[in-house]
Parts: sequence; C-alpha cells; structure tokens
Amino acid sequence: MDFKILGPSQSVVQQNNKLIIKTAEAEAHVTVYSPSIIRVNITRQPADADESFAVIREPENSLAYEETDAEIIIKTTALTLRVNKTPLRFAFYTPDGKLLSKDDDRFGTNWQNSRVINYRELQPEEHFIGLGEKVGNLNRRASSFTNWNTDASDHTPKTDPLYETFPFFIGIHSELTYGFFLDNTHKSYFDFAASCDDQFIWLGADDGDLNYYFFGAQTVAGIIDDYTWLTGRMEMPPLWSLGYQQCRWSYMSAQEVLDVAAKFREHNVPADVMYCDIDYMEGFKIFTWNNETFPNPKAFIDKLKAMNFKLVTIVDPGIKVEEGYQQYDEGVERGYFATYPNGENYIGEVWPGRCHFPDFFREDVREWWGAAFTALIEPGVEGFWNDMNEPAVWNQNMPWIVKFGDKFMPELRNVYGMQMARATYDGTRKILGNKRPFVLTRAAYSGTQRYSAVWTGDNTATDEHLLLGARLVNSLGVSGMAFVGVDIGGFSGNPTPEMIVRWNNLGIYTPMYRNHSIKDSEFREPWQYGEENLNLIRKFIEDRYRLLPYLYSAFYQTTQSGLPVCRTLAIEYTHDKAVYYEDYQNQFLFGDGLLVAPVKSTELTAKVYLPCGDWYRLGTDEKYTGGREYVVDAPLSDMPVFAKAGAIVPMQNVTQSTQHSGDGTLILHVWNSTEDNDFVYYEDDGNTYDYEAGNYHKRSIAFSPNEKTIKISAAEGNYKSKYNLLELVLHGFDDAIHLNKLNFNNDEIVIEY
Ligand code: MIG
Repeated sequence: MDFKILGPSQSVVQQNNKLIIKTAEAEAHVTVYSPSIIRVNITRQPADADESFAVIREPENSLAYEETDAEIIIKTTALTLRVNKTPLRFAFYTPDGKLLSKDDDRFGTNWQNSRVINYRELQPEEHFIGLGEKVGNLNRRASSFTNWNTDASDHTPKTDPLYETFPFFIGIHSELTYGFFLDNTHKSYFDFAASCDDQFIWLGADDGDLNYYFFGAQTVAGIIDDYTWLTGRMEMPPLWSLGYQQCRWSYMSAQEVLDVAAKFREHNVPADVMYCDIDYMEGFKIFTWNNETFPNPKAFIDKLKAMNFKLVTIVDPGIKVEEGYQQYDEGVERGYFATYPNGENYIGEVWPGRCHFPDFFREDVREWWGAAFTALIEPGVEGFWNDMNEPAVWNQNMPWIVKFGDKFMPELRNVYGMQMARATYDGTRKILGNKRPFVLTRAAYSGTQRYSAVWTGDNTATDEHLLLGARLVNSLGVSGMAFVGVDIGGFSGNPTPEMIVRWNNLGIYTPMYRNHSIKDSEFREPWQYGEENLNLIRKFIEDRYRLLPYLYSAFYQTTQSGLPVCRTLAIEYTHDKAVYYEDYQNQFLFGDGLLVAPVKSTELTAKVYLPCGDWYRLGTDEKYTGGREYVVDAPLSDMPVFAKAGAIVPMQNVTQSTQHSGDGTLILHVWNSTEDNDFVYYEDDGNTYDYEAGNYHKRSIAFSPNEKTIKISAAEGNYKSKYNLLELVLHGFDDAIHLNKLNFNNDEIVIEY
C-alpha cells in the first residue's frame, strides 16, 4: 500500500483570497469564509473544479497572513490558525491563544493509496456531538462511524450507517467549542478516539480531498448559525405539515384513505395530513395512479380537501423498465439514467421490478423529474415523499462501476438522495406557483435542509427505538436539519397500547409528527386502542395544535439562525457534564422554553436532570430548582415536560385542522422568573411565499420581572394576524393572573402586573 504523510511546506503563495501551500505530497488551500469560519482544503487534485453540494457561500473575508521561518499565521477576530511548516500541520486557537483543535503532530494528514485521513489531537475531557443521523450516545466519544447512505430497514439502536450523511461535528472541551465540517461525499469515516489509547480522533474518506471548514464560535448555537450560514437554512414549512400526519404502508384505495380521514373528524381527533404509500401507483410506476383503486384522483383529493386534509404521495427513484411507460421511454431516449462505463443503462431491482435510476446530478434530468410532478399536483397533491434514495436496490449493493455522468457511484452515493430531493423541491415549487411544497426525504447530505424535511427511516416498535428517535432528531438538529420526524409507534412490529400512547406524547414534541407503520402491521390510528387510550392520544394531539403558534415561531427561528426546534441540552448547557450522562442524554429543549424528558412506556416514574435555573412542571406548575436530578412522576397521561423560568409560550385553542382559522384568541403563557426574557413571535399565512415580500406578522414579547411588565412590540410586517384577542396566563406568580380578551391588533401592548 502506498503510504504518504503530509510533509514540509515547499512554497507559500497567495492567490486572491486563497493561500496556497505546496508540499511534495499535496497542496493546502486556506480561505477565510468569515471571521469564525476558516476552510482548509488539502488536495492532490488542485486543478479539479472546486464544487460542493453542501456549501452555498463564497469567502467573505480577504486573507492576511504573517510568515516566520517556522509558521504561517492567519488571524481573524474570532480565530487564529497557526500553520506549522515543517511538517505541514494545522492548529486552531481562540484569538486569546487557547487551543481549540490541532492536527496530531506525528500523523497529521496522510494517505493510504487514495484514502485520506486526518489525525487530530484529543483534548482533555473532550466531548463530541453531531454527525446527524447516527445511533449511539449524545457524546460521540469512544465511538466510530461510517457515512455510506444505506437502506437500513430493521436497523437496531446500534446499526451504522443509516440513511443520511452529515460529516459535521462539534468538539467541546476546557469550556471551549469548535465545529468541523468535512465536505467530502465519498464514503467517509469518523472515529472519536474509539480504540487508540485516547491518543487522537481520526476522520477522512476513501478518496477526494481533506476538505474541511473549521468553526470557531464559542457557543454551540453560534457554530450551528455559522454552519447553516455556510450550507443554507430551511424555509418556512407549510403550516399544515406541522399538524398531525397519518401514514401507513399502505392505505390501499382512495376509499380507505377517505374513510380514515373521516374517522379523524368523527372522533374529533385533530389531523391535517393523509399519505399514500407505494400502492396508489399502477405497478409501482412513479407518476402514475392505479386506475382501479384510485380511479379519480382529483375527485378523491377534493373530498380530502373538503375535510381539511392535505395529501402526501410517495415517489421512489427507480423507473420501471417497460416500453410505453412515459418516464422510461423519455429517460432512455434522452439518456437520463445512470449507466455502466460502456454506456448501457444500469438495471437494479426494486418495487416495480427491473429499474433504471435517474441521474439527478444533471440539471436537465432534475428539470424533467420536477416537471413530471404535474401528474400528482394537477389532481391536488401538495406533499412529496422521497423514499429509497440512498439509492436502495434489492440486496443493497449497487455496483461500484455504475456511473452518474463522468463520476462513479462511490463518489456520489451519499448525495444522490439530496439531489433527488432538490429536483423534487425545485420542480414542485415551480408547478405549485406561490404555494409552499412539503418535501420529505429518507436519504440526505449536508445542506438538504434547503429542500426537504427528513425522517429517520424504518425504526421498530420498542422503547429503545422511542428513546433513540429523540436522540436522532436532536443530533440531526445539531447538523442543520430541524424539520425531522420519526415513525411514531415504530415502523416494524406492533406497539403495545402503552407504547403507542407514550410515543404519541413524544410526537407532540417532534418537529414532524407522523404516525407510520409497515405493511400488514396492525392498524395504528388513534382509535385502534380502546376508548381510554383514544382519549389520551386525542389530548396529546390537541396539545400539539395548542402549541402551533409557539412551534411555528420556533421554525421561524430556525429559518433565521439554524437553531433547531428540538435542541439537545448540549446546545444551551454545553459545559454541564450531566447533560451527556446516558440517563439524561435523551432530554431536549423544544423551542426556547420547554424541556422534554422522553420516558419509556414501561416506566411510570423518571429520573430527569434539570439544568441550572428554575423549572415548572407543565400542567401542574410545580416548581423545581435546577442544577440537579429529580425523580418525577411519568404516568402515561403525562410524560415529564418542564417550562423554564421566564418561558414565553404562545398557544391557541384547539382546532381540528390547521386550515380552520380558529376562534381568534392567542393565549400567551409566561412562567415567572427573576430574570428578563424575550421571545420572537412570528406568523404568516402559513401557505405561500408572500412573507418574502413582507407579508408576515412579527413582534417581540419581552417579559421583565424587574419592571413587572410584559411588553409586546408593535407588529412588523403587513400580514394581519389571525388572532384578534389576547389571553394572558401567568404561571408561578404570587397571584394567579389570568387576563382575558385583550385587544390583539398591530399596536404595542404593555401589561403591568
Ligand atoms: O422497501 O414504501 O422507509 O417508510 O413505508 C420498503 C414502502 C419501502 C421504506 C420506507 C417506508 C415505506 C416503505 N419503503
């Protein structure tokens, strides 16, 4: 095996914003994207085009450096990079000289044949979070991971890899933080000192460049802000996609979908979305409808609409090999599919039988794919579920010799799903005009938040998966993906009644709340478990609808700063070691003000850790002083959730669908505190892009216990709120204060208490 370690610098030149350092083995290109983001690209192919699927920014900083005999030093207001010249090694410091992270002096960056690996010094008591959809503990220390998007059906809480690739992590030590994003799409590896006597962490890829972005912000939220500045942020989701979603593999006919939708209304269980899984198609041919079971898609969807439901339909990438099928004929004729090097179209088997696979890396193919959604959108579909895009083929081993354009599968596999989601988003957005599409994808790569939500794939109906789901959602949130769902109830297997109840309770606090299950599983709708459980599940779903004004504002926050909706406690309480303990690692903040402690369905009390500050149990307002552990009740009717002292949580009364405008009352809950706090309230029409032209309603809500006031600023934006009355509910104050029927118009509101 050919082995090379990055050796001494031979020349240093500046080319525009780029510093180019040459060694005998490679070139290192250094650019400053912003004061807190420095890119280092160690490449052996310096002439190759510099392209990225993830990064949407250019360097915003000019480059200045100092050079001595031993070192090159680049300083920004937020970071200092010291480059040792002999041999070439990179070390990042805070501006006041504290070491954040550096290469291992001995092994630095090296190559074994084409495989490139970077060895980095492990810092004292260093913790690691991130990497997106990865099983295991919140703290990634002592674990190793591979990125290779995989159809991981029947995965366990130990399976790696799963469906998605986010080669981004955050290191935490010595009260310091840094972020590291390896933008390389090949099969990649991350090892956090798993088996090396705690000497180093190591990361890299089978081929390509050691191309990374180093983030120096000194809060986790600041690093996420920078990472999502670099790779993009999600846009406002359609409001209906935040309502309750009911899925199943599959509701077999239009009539069955309508019957289930009608039952929600009969039982007064709020819901917004029904799904069609693969059986709505004719022989699993994408962009077709089964004539017998879905004879009149438009009439069917009109009936759903009349019940205030939206419909989401699934699409897979595999195009059935069958002459006369439009997508097949066009794709073959125009050469739109993945090929072998001799030009033959690759064939792999999936649901439709023998299939070709669109080359989503080409713009013309993406446009063609996107335009085909007319077949779904004309009758009224508004949500588009992208499955099997790892890409999956039966037996899970697409040959390495398959090509997309001039590149082989191993280089592009990890981004295939993202490009399918991109084509789906771009195409449906165009056809829908001013309406927001909802796109959901299973496979993803860094930056996918610009196009789509994700779900965590085929989980199982066990309590371990229930807890794992919370960690996956939280970890995806650290990696820029805020709009995430898990199959509530577990995809495979059948949950016990207790489990479905508990999982629905957690569903309220999951960014996308979708119940889904495997073919031939027991029916899973809320009324399938008897009256008592129906009442519990209805109450949870109602709570979700009550929380929508708060949740929508939390999504707005994500669109502005990347801060996710579900936040591992490591985001806000980064240097509190207890948040990483296995007992507490599943806990998270839901938005700014609520702390959620997921609990197994078999346990009716729970050990929870409340970080520093005061907390109130949601529902009872029982007060707890933070900074310690508590054992609390966790009945199936009430999984532990706590409001943070000072929390500001706007709610509404229950509606049966987000399409009902409701009773016009916004209910503002505030929990007492000794410290001032504020909250950004955001509202728009929930459906169009008019907010981009200023058609929104935004105001800040400031609670000042020192002044004894709550002030709601005058509204910004042109949108008239759907609420015209304000109700105020204060918790934990000396006198229970409950103010009714204040006017909620665009003017400033000042409440003194
Ligand atoms: O081979 O479309 O993860 O959610 O129900 C299985 C059928 C294909 C896998 C997805 C699952 C979906 C199922 N799909």
